[in-house]
Amino acid sequence: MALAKERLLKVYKDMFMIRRFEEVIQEYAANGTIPGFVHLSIGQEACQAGVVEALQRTDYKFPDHRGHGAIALCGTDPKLVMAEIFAKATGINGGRGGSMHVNDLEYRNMGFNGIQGSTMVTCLGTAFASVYNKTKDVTAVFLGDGTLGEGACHESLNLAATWKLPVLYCLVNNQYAISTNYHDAHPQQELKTWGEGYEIPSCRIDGNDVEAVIETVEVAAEHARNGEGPALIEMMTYRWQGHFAGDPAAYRPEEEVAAWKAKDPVKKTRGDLMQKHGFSEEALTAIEAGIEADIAEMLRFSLESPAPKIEEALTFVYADREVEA
Ligand SMILES: Cc1ncc(C[n+]2csc(CCOP(=O)(O)OP(=O)(O)O)c2C)c(N)n1
Ligand SMILES: [Mg+2]
Repeated sequence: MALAKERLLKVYKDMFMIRRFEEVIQEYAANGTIPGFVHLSIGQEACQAGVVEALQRTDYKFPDHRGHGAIALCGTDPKLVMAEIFAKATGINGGRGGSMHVNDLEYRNMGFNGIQGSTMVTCLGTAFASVYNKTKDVTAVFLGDGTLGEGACHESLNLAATWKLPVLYCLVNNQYAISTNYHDAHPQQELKTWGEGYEIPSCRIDGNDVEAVIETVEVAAEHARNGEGPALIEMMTYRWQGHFAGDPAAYRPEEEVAAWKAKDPVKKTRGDLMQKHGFSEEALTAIEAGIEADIAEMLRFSLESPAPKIEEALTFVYADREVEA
């Protein structure tokens, strides 16, 4: 079932925005303005935008280390997300978190941390809370092909399946964990079989097809909301850049990179808008120019914002009250 014209246009705008957002982050990570490690999701926009589009505002979202795009689409003002990545005091977390620790509980973006697989455990908490409190909120957790090999993932899948917790395992199979291809790290040809091993309904889809992502996640979310338990969705995609911004990624054959760039999810959606819904080149270019202006404003805000004050470095680190023994 194809998406309606207006909805496809909306997700195209989302995808175009996060593509440009990430390209700006890439540029300012390369010139040393952004501190620390940055992991980009260029090429994976359909997974990021599609999953968020299929969810409700009150659903819990656990992004991963490559999750700027999903985070910027959860409802938080994207300029506060960009400022956070630039480690500025105006960032959504006061510049204390940076690229890997952006959270906003108002929109139920539960954030990430440096430990791969950790959110596979913590996501069970919000999913259990939904069951306990009898709400219909689902929990979506992003994880990669490499992370799936963490022992904690077995525990997560096992408990979610046994207790029928409303967890959507959004497995972004971008085919590499740092420099290791997933075929060299897993015996299975298709990683969805991890879910099947725990009797979790699981599927593999084209992760560059945003319509397929939205439709699949929406169906899985509906089942989870109705108490039918978790689902695992393996989304096949590719990261265009190296593992982190600055990694030359010499471990990947050039032809492989070129073949996946030819399957650009942003271009595909743009083409669908033109071919299936009659949008003109001029109309889309005008829409893109508007988004470019938004991105320029986010960048200006991020660059001009102050860094957190050095004398406040320990604020939020220690509790400011006596704790009763
Ligand atoms: C427990 C743990 N082990 C190792 C690492 C180092 N590390 C960070 S990202 C990563 C690869 C993750 O690969 P994948 O899950 O496929 O996600 P991708 O980077 O491809 O999006 C590794 C090994 C870590 N952060 N935490
Ligand atoms: Mg990967």
